Amino acid sequence: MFEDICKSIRRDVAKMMHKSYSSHIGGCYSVTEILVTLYFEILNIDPKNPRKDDRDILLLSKAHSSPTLYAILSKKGFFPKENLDTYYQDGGKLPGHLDKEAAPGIEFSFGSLGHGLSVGAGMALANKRMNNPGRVFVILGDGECNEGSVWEAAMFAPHHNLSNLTAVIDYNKIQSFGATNEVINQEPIFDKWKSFGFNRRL
Ligand SMILES: Cc1ncc(C[n+]2csc(CCOP(=O)(O)OP(=O)(O)O)c2C)c(N)n1
Repeated sequence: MFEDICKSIRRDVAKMMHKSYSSHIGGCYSVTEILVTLYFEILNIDPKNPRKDDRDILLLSKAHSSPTLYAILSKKGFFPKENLDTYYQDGGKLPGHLDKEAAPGIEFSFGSLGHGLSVGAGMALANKRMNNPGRVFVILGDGECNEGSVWEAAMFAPHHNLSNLTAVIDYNKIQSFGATNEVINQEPIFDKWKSFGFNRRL
């Protein structure tokens, strides 16, 4: 079941990318299991009521992997599957990077890397202050973690005891300009996050 869903999502992504001659298929494929697990097994969301107050929020900070998110959102019923055919097309409904106005289920606009965890931390803090049980999950690329703003947010979140915030790193060990640890070595990456106060290894 899980593998079948992942396979069908990857098939949709390949079709979208082929039709639009677009790039980043590696990052789209590596995030597939992460997003399928969250959307099909973990998140409290309702496609019929996409803005319900107590929903869990997923932020895809590595927004160049938007096709995977689009394919999953359409499979969950947030919008018709035909919209996938317009990905990255002039006049189409689904842009290359994420636009929160483009379709239901897209919680924030991203494209410039390094912002998702800060946005997520703000949302998690707001939920906590309003006693809203909604959790926030942020998906980051390992290359994205080269950005200083990621570490600012990583300091901020534990300081505010944001137990409702989860950072998930798509640890595929590659980024645009080469192997992640050749561009900037982040090892031991889990220990770094742990030392900032992130304490669960999924
Ligand atoms: C601030 C910023 N710098 C550069 C880019 C261009 N860019 C798009 S994807 C990418 C590689 C990101 O690598 P990683 O975060 O590891 O993502 P993945 O390998 O999972 O696709 C870069 C540098 C960008 N979108 N934003």
